[in-house]
Amino acid sequence: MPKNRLEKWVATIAKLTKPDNIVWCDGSAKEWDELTQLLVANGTFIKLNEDLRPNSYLARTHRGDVARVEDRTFICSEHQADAGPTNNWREPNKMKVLLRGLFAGAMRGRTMYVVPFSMGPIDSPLARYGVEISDSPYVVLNMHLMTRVSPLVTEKIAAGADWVPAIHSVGAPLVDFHGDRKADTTWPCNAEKYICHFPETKEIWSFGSGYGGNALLGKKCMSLRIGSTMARDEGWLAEHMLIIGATSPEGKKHHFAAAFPSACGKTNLAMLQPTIPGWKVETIGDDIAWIAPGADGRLRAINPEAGFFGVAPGTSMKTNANAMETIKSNTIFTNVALTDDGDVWWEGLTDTPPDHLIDWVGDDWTPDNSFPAAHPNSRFTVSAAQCPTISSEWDDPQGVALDAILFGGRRATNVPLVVQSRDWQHGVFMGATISSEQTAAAEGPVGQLRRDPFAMLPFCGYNMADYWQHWLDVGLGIEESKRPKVFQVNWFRKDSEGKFLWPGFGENSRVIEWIANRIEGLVDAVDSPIGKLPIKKEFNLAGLKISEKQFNQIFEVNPESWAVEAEMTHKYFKNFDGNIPTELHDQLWELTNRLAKI
Ligand code: OXD
Ligand code: MN
Repeated sequence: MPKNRLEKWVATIAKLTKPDNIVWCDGSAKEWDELTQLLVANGTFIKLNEDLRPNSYLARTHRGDVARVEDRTFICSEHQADAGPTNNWREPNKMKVLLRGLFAGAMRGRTMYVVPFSMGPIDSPLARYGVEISDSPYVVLNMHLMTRVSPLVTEKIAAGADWVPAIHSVGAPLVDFHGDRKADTTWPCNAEKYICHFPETKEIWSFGSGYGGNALLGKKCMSLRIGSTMARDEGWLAEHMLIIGATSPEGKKHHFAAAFPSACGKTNLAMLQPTIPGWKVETIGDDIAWIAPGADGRLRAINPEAGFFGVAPGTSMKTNANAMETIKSNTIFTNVALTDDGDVWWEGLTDTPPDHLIDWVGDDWTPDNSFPAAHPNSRFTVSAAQCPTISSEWDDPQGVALDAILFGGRRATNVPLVVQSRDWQHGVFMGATISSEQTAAAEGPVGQLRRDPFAMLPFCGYNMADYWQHWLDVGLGIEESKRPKVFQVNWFRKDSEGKFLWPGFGENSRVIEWIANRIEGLVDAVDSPIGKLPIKKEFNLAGLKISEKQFNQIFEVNPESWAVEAEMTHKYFKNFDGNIPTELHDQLWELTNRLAKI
């Protein structure tokens, strides 16, 4: 029988990488059991106490493989201009030559796993398929939780469905070119890392890292970087956004998508437990949304993922009880601390740390240690189906119709708790100009303010200015009454003493309520130069101790500091070589004028 494209590709990669054997994965429970046993036997996994945390494991990475490596992430489009000024561009042919060199023999002594997966419910018109080849069983198990791994995908591909080829190697062969075999380590990886995307051929090649977004190629690489280029070409949006459904006490349900930079509380908002009576929030996704105009003329969103790869530190019964419930079992923990009774711990889990732990590098740890027991970017991987607030709509093939889109960031100053855009163009301007204090999710200086447009800075697979134009086009292509309303939010504003002004977490339901009321036309708003702000008496503060002064501070729009912000945006736009959509220049001009009038 003639081989299909998938089989030929697998054979070609095997010829290049020279694994000992090839395993076609099916995502089954049997495969899970076999691979978890393998990883326990080779020391990559520590099995957690079955009574405390059933079917759950802890992995500790190499110290140099703990986060996404943005400076080693490349967009290899044919033309440099298509990657734009925010991406690292490499010429595709040169990069392929380099990668072939790196991948040559890279899997010697290892097993090559072939993982067919779907991003999105397999039969959804919005789903896209991929096949990841990886020499890491840790990656295969994470893919089980994060995507839909299934032989049905192979069948779809055999029947002609399009798919994204994604090749991954930890870059640590066990047999050298002389045939000498060496012992494996518990976290094989390579000091040299390459995370490469080829938008024209929709290929992903990832070398050297076994961690998260660098290695679970369905996530950032396919669903966002390659996804955004597919979305551009096909007229939809691939976004770094959570999706929730929020139901009011009157039973009215709205769907929101919200973009926040990495580690800014997306998982917490996705699993929000409202503090205001009668409200219910249901989870649809916590990281990625694929959004497309539906037959009903509205923007409809699916969560292409099947699980959560959440940041552990800071997650607790107080901050996110639903996440704590979700990770009670069947969870992979990476780089958290181990307790003496075989369970997990991280900073923020309890008010006081246990007297003794094994930290994320495997050393004894006591509370007088000056460094954290869990890595700040330590994670849990768990199936979305385990979340107590998961919505019945979360795997609806048609997705949910979006009523509002929120943009957020971590801003100690300037940005109010919530502000509504004047219209779609202004909303796109808000998204395009988001900046946020950097977190530990990526390598780099934590706390530094960086522009993170649409929270897509590390994830947009093409020229960011073209991406903004695409957002304008997709939204303006929707009838105005059916377009989602756009809001900017900021839970992180601080007072002059550095204390958070807003309690956050469950109290953010008050912001959700205000947004829902705006959508329904139930509350008025006051115009400000940066958009529409709540009126105090129409913003639900019942039961909260927020003084008039505090409320004003939370919503203050300071024209001088906003003028500085506008000037920074002007400079920022200059990076895009005259490519900025006219509408966004107009928005900046109008903002500057409104500020000048105060
Ligand atoms: C993530 C990230 O892991 O954004 O979701 O870094
Ligand atoms: Mn993310």
